[in-house]
Amino acid sequence: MFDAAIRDDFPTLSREVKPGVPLIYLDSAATSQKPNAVIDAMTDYYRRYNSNVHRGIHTLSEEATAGYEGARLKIARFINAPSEAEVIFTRHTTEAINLVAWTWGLENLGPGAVLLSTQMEHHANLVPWQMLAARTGATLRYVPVTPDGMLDQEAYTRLLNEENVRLVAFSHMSNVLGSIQPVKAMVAAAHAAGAVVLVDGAQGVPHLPVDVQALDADFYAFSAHKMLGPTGIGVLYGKRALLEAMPPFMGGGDMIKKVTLEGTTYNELPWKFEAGTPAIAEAIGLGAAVDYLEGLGMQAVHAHEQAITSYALERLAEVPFVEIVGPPTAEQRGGVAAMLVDGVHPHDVSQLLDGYGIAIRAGKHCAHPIHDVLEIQPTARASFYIYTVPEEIDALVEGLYKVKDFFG
Ligand code: 7TS
Repeated sequence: MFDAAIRDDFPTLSREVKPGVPLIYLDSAATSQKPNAVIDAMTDYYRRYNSNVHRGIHTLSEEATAGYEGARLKIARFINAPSEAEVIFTRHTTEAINLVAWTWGLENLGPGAVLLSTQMEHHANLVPWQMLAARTGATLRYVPVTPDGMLDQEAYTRLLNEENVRLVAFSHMSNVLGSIQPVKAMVAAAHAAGAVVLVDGAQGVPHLPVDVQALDADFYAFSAHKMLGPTGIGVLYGKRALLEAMPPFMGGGDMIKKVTLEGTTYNELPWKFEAGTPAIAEAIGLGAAVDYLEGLGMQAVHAHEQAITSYALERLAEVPFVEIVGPPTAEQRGGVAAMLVDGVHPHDVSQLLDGYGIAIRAGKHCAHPIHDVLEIQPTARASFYIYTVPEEIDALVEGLYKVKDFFG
């Protein structure tokens, strides 16, 4: 595990939720806290070189452009993309997935084509496909989930063999069950069946070493705000040949090469997909987040999470009125523990824990269907990151006993 001194880098972690009640932040799957390095990089841009990118031939604009494009290069290296031209800035994972749906999807799908998503997806990797299926006449099918919260690989193989699958979309790690999918094998199987693959990496990149070339995913989407970076920026990685063939997503400034009243030719990758003034400070902040994570090493990040998740699973298993959904061991999962607290609604759990300074998330976590499929109630979800320490898990367990006492 990381030394607890890492927490000194995160200003929010030393605050009190109310006088005398220190914050215990167990909601990093929703959004992570930000280190000083990220906050400073963003304020430095606003204080020193705030300017638009790609436009002005003046010092500030050149510095802003270098910051923005430098961040793209850092991200490309971080995920081992062959080229930074394949790294497109979006607003978040949601927009990255919608970009693929409304460009690649509209061009390549129609009646008779099958889109394959899964029962465990976040709505961001589900609703766009429902909308796209309705628009194109394609059929949407779902890979089922096993009772312990993994994707059913036999059913996946069967669906790939039996259906005219053109696109497979699944998440690297579930934000409810915490289960980590065998991405590489699933991508290879989809390719063998002639399908294109999009991986929702919103819970992947923050927690695991990700090498998009090794995984061989065609598209890989993630959000900065879950990996120590700011809100308002996300990334779509896509293979060059696919991106080249796709029409633009939005039209406007920066995405063009030449515009006349008769028509427009489009900019090169990646700018073809980045219409309008981008999130400049946010890109710079994300670049600083990548530096920070690389400083720790993603293997070490993953090891820390496995250790803290093992500890949490162990401690929570001792609590007789709490059940954890998802795979039983930490090896198959990331730092998420969604809890069913016997006889207490998760909103009440969350509200009472907040009184002890403990921040968790309650509900269905923007993944309603998996709750219906597994026939489970909404959950109280604790989630962990690089700054989570065992004492916080102990406080959670203690808090849960107080919650149970309160509700008799
Ligand atoms: N995919 C997964 C697997 C996610 O966990 C999330 C956000 C998203 C997509 C969407 O990310 P966004 O940045 O585009 O909003 N998950 C959560 C969560 O678990 N609690 O709050 C947000």
